[in-house]
Amino acid sequence: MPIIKNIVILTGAGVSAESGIDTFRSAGGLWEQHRVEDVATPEGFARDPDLVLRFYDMRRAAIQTKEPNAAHRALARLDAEWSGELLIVTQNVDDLHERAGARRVLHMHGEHLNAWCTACDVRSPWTAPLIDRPPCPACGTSALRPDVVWFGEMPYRMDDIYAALREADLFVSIGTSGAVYPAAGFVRGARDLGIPTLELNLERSQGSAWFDQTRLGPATELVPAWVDEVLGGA
Ligand code: BJW
Repeated sequence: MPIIKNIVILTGAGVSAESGIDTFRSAGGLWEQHRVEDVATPEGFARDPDLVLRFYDMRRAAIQTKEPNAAHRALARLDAEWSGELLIVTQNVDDLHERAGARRVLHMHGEHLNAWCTACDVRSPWTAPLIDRPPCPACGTSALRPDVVWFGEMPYRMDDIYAALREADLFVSIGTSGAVYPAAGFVRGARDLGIPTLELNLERSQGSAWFDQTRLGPATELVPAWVDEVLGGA
């Protein structure tokens, strides 16, 4: 087996599902209750900002009542104990990786607990509602929006992600449906670079065929077992 030094991990909504945070595309998920075009596009926000702000206010409040689960904790342990390079690229906008103790986390789709001022371009830590149009702490303008990446917008820190992938010896995808690009394309990028790829998911993702190996089951079982394996062999 090749020696593994550098690991890139992609996480999605499935890693937070057992903490009680809704996924997007599962039965009963967020996209069954809301039209994507209405709540997750810049055009939807321009059309009906109150609807979008309420949607994110509700979710921002909800995540603050949730706790990290065994999958988040296992990844935090890996982060703490892994001496090689490690990057947890999360599509999730919750803060459960960080609250579990992980440090090497990159939020490519933004964060619920930040607000982005479209007037002065400053991002500020934010836990309260945005519906009443509070002023930006930096410039005082009432032009804050959720600091999340909507369809048609550029995900964050793509250069850092691709740089980490180029140096990786292993790419692991956890709890994501593989429905949303560019994240869904990372597995093919890794394959093209000759990097081994592993998928951990409840069900096969749309990109499952691209992975060298797929393990099916709940994240709270699969992730701690995989982390034990990796650290045991380190
Ligand atoms: C469990 C589990 C358990 C459950 N244990 N597992 C045509 C072709 C290709 C691309 C495009 C196209 N037309 C348009 C595009 C681009 C578009 C896109 O991908 N569209 C698709 C619909 C096709 N993408 C974009 O617009 C992106 N920007 C972009 O491309 O810019 C240009 C660019 C070009 C080149 C390089 C770089 C950039 C932006 C995408 C923004 C996505 N935003 C959202 C909302 C964020 C804010 C919010 O939270 O509201 O991000 S959408 C939503 O989907 C959210 C998620 O991060 C993302 C992915 O969802 P995820 O995490 O996979 O969740 P689910 O629900 O889909 O899946 C859950 C999984 O968990 C399932 O697999 C379950 O099995 C599993 N699971 N329980 C383990 N207990």
